[in-house]
Amino acid sequence: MWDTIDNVTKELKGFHPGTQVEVEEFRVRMLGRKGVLTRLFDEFRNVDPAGKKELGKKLNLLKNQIQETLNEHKERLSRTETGKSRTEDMTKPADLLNAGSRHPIAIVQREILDIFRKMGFSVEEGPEIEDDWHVFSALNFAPDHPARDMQDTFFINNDSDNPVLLRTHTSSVQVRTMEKQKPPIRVVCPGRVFRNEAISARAHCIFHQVEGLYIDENVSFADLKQSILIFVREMFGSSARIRLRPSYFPFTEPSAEVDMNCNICGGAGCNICKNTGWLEIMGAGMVDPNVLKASGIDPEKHTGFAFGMGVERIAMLKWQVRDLRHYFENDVRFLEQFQSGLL
Ligand code: 2NM
Repeated sequence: MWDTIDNVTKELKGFHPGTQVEVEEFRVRMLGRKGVLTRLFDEFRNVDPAGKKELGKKLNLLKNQIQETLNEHKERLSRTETGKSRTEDMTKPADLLNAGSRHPIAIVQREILDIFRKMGFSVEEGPEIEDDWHVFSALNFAPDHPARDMQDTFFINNDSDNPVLLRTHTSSVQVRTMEKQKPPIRVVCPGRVFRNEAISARAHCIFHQVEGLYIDENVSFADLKQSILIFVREMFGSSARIRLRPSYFPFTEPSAEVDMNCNICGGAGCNICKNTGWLEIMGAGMVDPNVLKASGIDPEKHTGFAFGMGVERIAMLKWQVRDLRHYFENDVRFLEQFQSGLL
């Protein structure tokens, strides 16, 4: 019997199974009903009393050692086998890579552009670093207009008579389009704009705009109103309504602020719409003849409408984001709530 015990002890030391099947085979051979240990315990009953106590101890110890070894290998293999079987089973679907998510501003900007593309507009982009002509003068801003002040605009070089500055709106891109293209013109211009403002929940010194411009013969205020209504219904749902309030911009005449009925309280009044039932979503108007003239378009022959909206504001209304600063902080807990980057 001692010989058998020695052999089993040696075999146990050299036991290094590569699969769970080998572990199970070993268990059956050692501890199974017809296994080596079972046979040893059977023989143990007929051993003479002299060495019985010592042999009993040894047998119990061996049984425990076998059980422990089996448990260790079982645990080790269960840890590595998932990785192993992945290379073995080539038909298994791959784990999805985490591709992150698209930024909410990018999502909304793309939605806005897609809607206008469907309406026949094309997308134009232009420089963020601009000159006074394309940002102010060509857009009919008076020489002493407050927007030209250092308080409102980031200047890069204010020495010449055509200062270099960061654009405060993307209308500059539309001026460039009018300078190089003949009507009919139908463009939307997305991009970052820069204003020298204190940062708060409602304002930031960098934000995104989409501005639109349509110039042809006989473009009317009715065309403006209908185009904006179609946009708003595509963006916020077919039951959306708009209203126009008279306003003033240097580059349009007449000018209007566009409101949409509050999609949060449905008009009942809430703190988002400040109990008015209406939310301001963009500015718009008929392009001022001075602007057409400055860009080389004959205002006797052509008319046009233009509009501009803040992408952050549209995104706030779409998802009820309360603080604009979320868009710039890049906290993944905020960003992850939006559409996946794979979509
Ligand atoms: C707005 C509101 C109203 C606008 C005007 C022009 C241009 F270049 F045609 F003159 N582009 N965008 C415009 C008009 C922008 O933003 C609130």
